[in-house]
Amino acid sequence: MSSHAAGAFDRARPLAEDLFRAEVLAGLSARPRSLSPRWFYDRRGSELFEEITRLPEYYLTRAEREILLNHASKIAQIVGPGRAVIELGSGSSLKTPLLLNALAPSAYVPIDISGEFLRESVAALASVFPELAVYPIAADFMRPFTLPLSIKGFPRLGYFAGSTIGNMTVPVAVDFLRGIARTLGEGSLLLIGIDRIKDTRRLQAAYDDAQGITADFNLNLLHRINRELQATIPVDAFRHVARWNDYEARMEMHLEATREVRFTVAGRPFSIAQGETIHTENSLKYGPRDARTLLRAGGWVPVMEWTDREDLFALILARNCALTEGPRENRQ
Ligand code: AVI
Repeated sequence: MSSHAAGAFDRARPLAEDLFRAEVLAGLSARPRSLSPRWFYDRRGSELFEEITRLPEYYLTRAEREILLNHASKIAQIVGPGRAVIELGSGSSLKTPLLLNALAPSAYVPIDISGEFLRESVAALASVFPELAVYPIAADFMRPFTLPLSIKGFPRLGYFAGSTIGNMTVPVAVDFLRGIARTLGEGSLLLIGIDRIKDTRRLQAAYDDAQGITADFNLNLLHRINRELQATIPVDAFRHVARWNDYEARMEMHLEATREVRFTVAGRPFSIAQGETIHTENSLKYGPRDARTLLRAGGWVPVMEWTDREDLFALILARNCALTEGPRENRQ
């Protein structure tokens, strides 16, 4: 595998730092208080997330991997060889190689906000796929990005694994899908993993595991704020809370203050009452029809869908219709 983007890893850094500070200050000042889950993924956060994907309770990664193990050749048959695979997120060592192996792509473009993690996952893939052309992009894939010129002319397959779409509210997910449809362009395909609604106890365990890794992952956000924004948050005064919100069909993660706390972030003072929470993540879960509706609204027509044996998780292949279909009034 050859990496053609030597400087690309660090280009997004100053912008990301300013944005991080601005969003943290705004989120901690808002009521209810919230922080965006995209800030979980500094180096430590990315490592903790990798640990989460290996937990017995966190069924998502195993289920998606099972789908790829059982159906990658069928997916490859429909997708066809020679596509450039654009992965939104730097790729899980448990899943991406299975897909790349089956697809025989012309190029691989991983896009991830964490430059360091991206660099390492690209290096790990290089040993498995020495011939594959790789063009990593260190960027926030939630914002518009430009594809490398080197893949101009290649048909494209977007790969958005792990139900990361669930970390967006529905309107944000629809806008995101539309943006991706525009960026990937006419004739593109999207392979997207979407977690399904299921038994609440199973969901609860997946987001509040017995070893406390998810708690560490959630609390690391406060450590990160302390490290990077000269903050004085007493992290031990917060506890991880995971709960199912049935009305919104989503798992929520919060950080709850176990006593009244006062601290500063980038010189700005904050005071949080005992029992108050900072909302850090939503993980929306979708029924089969809702998932298809979401894709349609985002400009993608579902082509084929696969699930694991327990029907916990779905992998959906969709084709880009945003540019090829006429105005909404003319559609059936
Ligand atoms: C990345 N994302 C899909 C994970 C999820 O399941 O929502 C992040 C995560 N949060 C807690 N555990 C894992």
